[in-house]
Amino acid sequence: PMVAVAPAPGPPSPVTAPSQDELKRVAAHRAVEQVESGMVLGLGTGSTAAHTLDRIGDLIIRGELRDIVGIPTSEWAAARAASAGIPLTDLNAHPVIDLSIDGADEVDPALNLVKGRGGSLLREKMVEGASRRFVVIVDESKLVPRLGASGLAVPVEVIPFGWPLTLRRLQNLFDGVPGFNLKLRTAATNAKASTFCENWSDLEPFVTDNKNYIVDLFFENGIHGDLNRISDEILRITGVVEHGMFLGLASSVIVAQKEGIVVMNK
Ligand code: ABF
Repeated sequence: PMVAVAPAPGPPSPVTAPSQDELKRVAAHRAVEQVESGMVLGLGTGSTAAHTLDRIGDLIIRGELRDIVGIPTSEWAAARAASAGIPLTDLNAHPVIDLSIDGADEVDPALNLVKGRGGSLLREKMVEGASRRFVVIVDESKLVPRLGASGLAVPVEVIPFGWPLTLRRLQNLFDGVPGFNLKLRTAATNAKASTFCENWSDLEPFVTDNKNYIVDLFFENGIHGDLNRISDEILRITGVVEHGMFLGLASSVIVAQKEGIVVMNK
C-alpha cells in the first residue's frame, strides 16, 4: 500500500527584518503621501530625507505631481533634489511653505527634536519654522525619553570669530551638570560625514553651509530642566547663531518600526 509521506519539515521560511534604511524609506514614502500638486515644499537633509527627495522626483517624472517647487535645507539637499528632478526656489520667493518633510536625530514624547548632526540645523530651522506643516520622518532608533538621552550631540552653530570664547561661555552655562561635555566639531567628526559631507579631515573644523562652526554639546543623561529656558540661555550667548533643539516645531512624527508605522501628532 501506498504510504503518504509528509514532506520533511524544512527550515522556517525566511522572514528578514527590515533594515534601518528600509524603515527610513517606509517613513519617507508615507510622508510623501501628504504632498499635493502645486505645493511649496521644504526639502530635508540626511539619509531619511533622501528617500523623500527621490520619491517626490519620481512622482514628478511620472506626472503624478505637478507644479511643485522645493526649498532645500542645505547645499546637499539642493544638489540631491536637483538631480531627482525637483524644481528649486528659495525663502525669499516663498516665505510661507506648505509642507516640510525632514529627518531628526532624536524625538522626545512631546515631539521636540534634536537635529543638526549633519550640520544643517540653521537652514532646517528657518525653512521648517516657516512651514504650515512640518512632518518628521524617523526610524524607531530616534525615539528618546528626553532630548540628549541618546548620548549623541546637541549641536550649536557658532560664528568662527572667537569660537573658543563662545565655547567657554557654553561650558559655563552648563557648569556643574553631571556628565556634560562639549567640543568643536571637526569635518571628520561631523556625525553624518559618511552620508553627505565630502570634506573629511580630523584637523579642520567642520564648516556649515553658512560658513560657521559647530560646537557639540553632550549630556550623558539627557537634558533635564525647562527646554525653552535652556534654549533661550544658549541663544543669548553672543557668537551663538542657532542650536539644534527644535521645540514645538514638528506637526507630526512618522515613526517606522519593524512592526509597522506609528504616527505621533502634536
Ligand atoms: C537632518 O539629517 C538633520 O537635522 C539630522 O541631523 C539628520 C538626520 O539624518 P538621518 O536621516 O541620516 O539619520 O534631518
